[in-house]
Amino acid sequence: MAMSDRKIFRVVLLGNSGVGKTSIVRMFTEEAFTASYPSTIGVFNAQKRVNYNGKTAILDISDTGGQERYSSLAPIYCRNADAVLICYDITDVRTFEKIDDWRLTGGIPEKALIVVVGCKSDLVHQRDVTPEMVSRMETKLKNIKFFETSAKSNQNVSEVFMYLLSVLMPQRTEGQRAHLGSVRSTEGTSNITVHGKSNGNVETKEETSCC
Ligand SMILES: Nc1nc2c(ncn2[C@@H]2O[C@H](COP(=O)(O)OP(=O)(O)OP(=O)(O)O)[C@@H](O)[C@H]2O)c(=O)[nH]1
Ligand SMILES: [Mg+2]
Repeated sequence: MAMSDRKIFRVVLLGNSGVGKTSIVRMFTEEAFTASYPSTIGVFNAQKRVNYNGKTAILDISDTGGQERYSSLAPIYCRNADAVLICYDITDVRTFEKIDDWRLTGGIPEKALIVVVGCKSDLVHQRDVTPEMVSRMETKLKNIKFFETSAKSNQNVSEVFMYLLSVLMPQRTEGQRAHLGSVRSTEGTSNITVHGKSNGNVETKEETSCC
């Protein structure tokens, strides 16, 4: 497959412990949900290959542990992120109130796409975050898209990642066009191996080395 047909996007999930980050990643990458996961230690990496508008995209996902003791690591995980999902639990308003902390202290690169994800939308009777609160936050965080998802009932999970691609793919294609226009076509190639940790895929990506 030609290099220009396959793109890797780095996606990082941030949010308080227990909000449902690992559950989203597992549902998206393995179509599985478990009622209880061990709290993520440090970070868990997963990859998923997606066909988007006839092009192959590889989502390289970092599911970070939300416990307080790992919060200082967020900027390290976010350093090369193309997109960051800030997650909260719709049944716990305290996790919703932390959205801005994650946004401001998570070391999210300026160029990264930020999306806010309200998890556990199946727990309608335990809803603690009202639509009015969400609406106010949307107004405050202009230009950031909000989703509500349920990993348990697999609602809106893949839509979040498809939204990321709908924004990132055209940006990358444009950037690549501009880049290729300024780089000589005779430059060499190097191989980068990407291991599919969650689904067992192994991908080899050919990349032009320019510097
Ligand atoms: N009902 C319901 N429960 C969920 C959903 N997503 C996650 N949970 C439950 O919430 C708990 C925490 O989920 P995790 O995915 O481990 O949360 P996390 O954000 O990864 O937590 P840390 O790794 O500690 O940061 C688990 O018991 C899940 O089963 C959901 O969509 N609906
Ligand atoms: Mg986790």
